[in-house]
Amino acid sequence: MQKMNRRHMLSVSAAALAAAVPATRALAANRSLIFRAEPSDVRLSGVDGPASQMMTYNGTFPGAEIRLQQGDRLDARLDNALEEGTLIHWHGIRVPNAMDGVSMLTQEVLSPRQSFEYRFSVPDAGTYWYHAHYLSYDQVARGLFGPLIITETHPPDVDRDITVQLLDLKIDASGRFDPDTDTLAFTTLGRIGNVQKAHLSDPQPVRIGDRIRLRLINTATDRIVAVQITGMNGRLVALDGMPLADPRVFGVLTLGPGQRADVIGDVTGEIIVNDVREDAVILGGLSASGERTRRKVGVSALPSNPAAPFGRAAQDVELVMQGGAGGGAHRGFAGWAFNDQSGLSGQPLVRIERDTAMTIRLVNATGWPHAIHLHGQHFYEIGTDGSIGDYRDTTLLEPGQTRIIACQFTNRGRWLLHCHMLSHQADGMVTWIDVT
Ligand SMILES: [Cu+2]
Repeated sequence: MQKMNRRHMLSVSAAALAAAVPATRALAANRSLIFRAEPSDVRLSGVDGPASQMMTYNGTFPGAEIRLQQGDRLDARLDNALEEGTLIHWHGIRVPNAMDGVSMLTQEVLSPRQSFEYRFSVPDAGTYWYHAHYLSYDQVARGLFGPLIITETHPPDVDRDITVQLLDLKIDASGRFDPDTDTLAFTTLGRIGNVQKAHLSDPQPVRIGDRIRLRLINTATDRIVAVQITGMNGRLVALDGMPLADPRVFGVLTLGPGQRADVIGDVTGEIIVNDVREDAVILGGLSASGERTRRKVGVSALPSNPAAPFGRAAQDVELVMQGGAGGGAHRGFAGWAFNDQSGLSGQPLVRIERDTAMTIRLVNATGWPHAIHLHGQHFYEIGTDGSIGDYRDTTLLEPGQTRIIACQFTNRGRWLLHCHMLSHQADGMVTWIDVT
């Protein structure tokens, strides 16, 4: 289990602050990128308050958007200027296992003042993100994350392409970021903030009639958001980076932590992004000014990504989520367990040969929701009638829910399978699959 007591306050020297280099908004392809993980004083936009002590990549919160084209190589050096270990995970990207950034499983944690080179190509177009994967419930909350956008070789015809990061910030009475995670959070809903925001990569006003693409990323450590967007007739075109064969009318879409969605549509008025999961909360938006002739053609499907042929499942595995507040007993040592096991064990959940398929029956036997994320490959959600559903890397299960997922394992290595509600992961909800 990872440490979860309140950490000491970070001491940030004036010199360290002066050295913080502002990063460009979008970093281009095929250039060597540097991610300097460092303590930074950041004034949080939209929050009335003094600067907060955060952790950033190159001084910006959230981290700079990385934009590559499908098939490009990412070449990035992580410099650890923190006073603790860190690693980067490239969420949703089919990377070689050694590039996956998972401590104890794929690489040693990077100590302070060490550097590590991440190098891989990006086979799938879509909306992805990168984030710290060490003490992630804390490091992601403090700002170590950013969008990773892989553009199509032939991108769809849109006037604007805007990344919308859904933020959930915990702010204290003085208006500063509150780093404390209260102990009860780990076994309930997780670390839930009190300021929710939609952080837009391009806040310029839109014109009525513009066709826009919104790339939604739920970057919250634990909060589930039900996104509703007014001011456009949106079509859902991708989930977790992967194009849908048939675009769907975008009504309300629930996104668990780590999940993404791409929406394309024509602007009909001011764009407002809301969270309607509980009381409706306005997260942000874009004002509308001016007008253009609307396109006569509707929104079509995005070009598909190369998908592995799906064979007959060679194995069926069950993964039972246990524990949490009010939950039944289990044999794990922490607040949560998978199949009576808490935390990362030396033994995988299952071993499977490469290029074979497996179904996993996910059983949420707890009173809390969970967003289960598989590293290294996407999986299909299987409907209750056995139909093959969406192709995702993270699947959300409400309390008491069961869902079968099916995966063709094409990527050799040790792949983490965990709850992406990062407070749950920190308190035991993690296992791994060995693809040989
Ligand atoms: Cu969970």
